[in-house]
Amino acid sequence: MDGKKQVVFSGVQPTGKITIGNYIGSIKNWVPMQEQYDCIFCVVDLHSITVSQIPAELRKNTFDLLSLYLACGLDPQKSILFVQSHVSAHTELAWVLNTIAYVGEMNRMTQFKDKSRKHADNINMGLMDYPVLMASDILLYQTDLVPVGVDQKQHVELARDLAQRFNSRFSPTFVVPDCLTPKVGAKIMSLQEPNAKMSKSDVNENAVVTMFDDKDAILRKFKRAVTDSDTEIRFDKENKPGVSNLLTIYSAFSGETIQKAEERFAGKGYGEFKIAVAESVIEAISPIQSEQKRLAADKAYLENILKEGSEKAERIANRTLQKVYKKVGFIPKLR
Ligand code: ATP
Ligand code: LTN
Repeated sequence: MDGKKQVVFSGVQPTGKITIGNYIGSIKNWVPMQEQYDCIFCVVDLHSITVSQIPAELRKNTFDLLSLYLACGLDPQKSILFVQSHVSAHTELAWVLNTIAYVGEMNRMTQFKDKSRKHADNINMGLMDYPVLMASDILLYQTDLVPVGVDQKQHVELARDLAQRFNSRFSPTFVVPDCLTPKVGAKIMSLQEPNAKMSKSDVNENAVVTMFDDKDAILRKFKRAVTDSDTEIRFDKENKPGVSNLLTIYSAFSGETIQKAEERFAGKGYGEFKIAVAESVIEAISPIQSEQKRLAADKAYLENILKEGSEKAERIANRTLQKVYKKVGFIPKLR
């Protein structure tokens, strides 16, 4: 990698099945970035245990997500791909950042409030500290750009605040990162409640289309998608959230603009429209699914990618961590 390119860092949690929302909002946009930037993509397993996980499932989900990254077009020759828990600097920097993050600002984080409501029996410190660990992920690599869905914007802003706070309290240490959200598809909505985000932890199966669903399931879920009592296929988020969400999904998978799609479906019925949306999704993700399956069966290959990825990541991360330790006044460890 040549050091002059801007650095991109992002990650997805290996919790449950990755949705088409995750794909459109994040992974899909990372693929072309590999040509222009120094990219680092992580499977953020440390983040995932802030909600209770079944260990065997977490292990499987981690390999499944890595193989999905590869099947979508992330290339270990071009980008650094690794698992967060393999690079201990992430938790070590998070500890230091904890001491400059205020309880008040953590308490205001929307995702913390949402997840506290959803998991009222397990409001653990990790759930509250989640955004500080995410700031650590980003800042360790001197990241310029963080491509994520719109729900993560507040967390990237915290990373910016912590970077600026540390830089001014000590001396310039961290690059202050920018958040990058896609123009179309930054927030794909639930197929059943089009005013709520499509989320992989949704208990209603029909609300979510995953990257692992078969053709029949995809067709069935789109056929049942909530629309409205009107008949017009038109993009209007406020008054027609269901139809607008379907147009967005169609546009993301077919590559056609929303305006073009509106023209294509003008005068057509909702039934026909929903089938066309489902077919655009099936056509785009079928090849990804078969490649993902093939790769997931090759554990040795995946493990090798992770080994090389974590070695490269560690070198960069430890450089930043050592700088930080020095600035806060820790004495150097003699080797
Ligand atoms: P969970 O339901 O477990 O909280 P999630 O579906 O929100 O999970 P994350 O792992 O938190 O998924 O998010 C991974 C990436 O996908 C992030 O960049 C996030 O912004 C993006 N993302 C998540 N849901 C959507 C969505 N509905 N539309 C667009 N982007 C999304
Ligand atoms: N919190 C993110 C996942 C995540 C992330 C990151 C994204 C963890 N660390 C660093 C970008 C950069 C989420 O999508 N829920």
